[in-house]
Amino acid sequence: KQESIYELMLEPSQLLEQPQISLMELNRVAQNVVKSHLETCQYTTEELKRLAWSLYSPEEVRALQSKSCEAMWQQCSLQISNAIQYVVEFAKRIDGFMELCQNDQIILLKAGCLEVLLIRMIRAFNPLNNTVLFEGKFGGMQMFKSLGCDDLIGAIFELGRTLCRLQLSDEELALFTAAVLLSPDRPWLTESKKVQKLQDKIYVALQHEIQKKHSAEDKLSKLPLMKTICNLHMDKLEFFRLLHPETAMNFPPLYKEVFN
Ligand code: CLR
Repeated sequence: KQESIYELMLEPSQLLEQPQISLMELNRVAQNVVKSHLETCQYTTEELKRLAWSLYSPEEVRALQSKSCEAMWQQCSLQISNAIQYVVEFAKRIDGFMELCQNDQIILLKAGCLEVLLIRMIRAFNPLNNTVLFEGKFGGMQMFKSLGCDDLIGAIFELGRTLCRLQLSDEELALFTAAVLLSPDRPWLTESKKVQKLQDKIYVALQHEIQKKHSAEDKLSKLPLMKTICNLHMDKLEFFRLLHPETAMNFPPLYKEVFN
């Protein structure tokens, strides 16, 4: 499957910094990771767009705020452990993860699942009004007041805003979270070389994805200027033909074929 016409315009050497990974393998890695992400991301992009309109009312926020600290922690930890189940499923579907020894699988998930969750949060975060999805509706950080961790919540919301500014696509998000999960520097890993190899491939695929996006944008942004130049060239040619018809008649055939 061809992702973008701009892929055709780039030399393979421009796409790959590490030439030992073939373009075919790169696409296979990216496809597997993106598919795994989409299958395990808990909410589809459409669902989240629809949900962004259902906000907690001030009364509902007040009700959450007047809960006991224990009850609110209970509720939050339940939501988080639900979401972690999806991260575990994501990891299991990444090619190579299940081939690691079980000890390392567990280490990687324990060390990485909250990080992945916080990156995944941007899909369920609305930077326009600073709200996040919590139990089916969107609300601001005041929802979590009864937890008594304003500094932590403040940091999480700030991270949400910062990451949203990057405007990551689902493809980039998938590869980014997979790379975080497959961090070879987690303590106590027994086969960190194997993890490193998996992460390397994912990084190259992510680089490729980012380059694809930017080269497409950069080139497309030049199109209006090119159109202006083409039109101007046609105007000048027409004018020249009026002044010097014989010379214009003897222009090279290909030039005449393209521009007459
Ligand atoms: C992250 C993306 C997942 C779905 C999901 C489920 C639970 C949400 C979490 C997201 C974002 C952060 C969240 C959490 C429930 C509670 C937590 C809103 C949207 C807030 C920040 C409170 C943290 C409390 C700490 C004391 C643990 O696909």
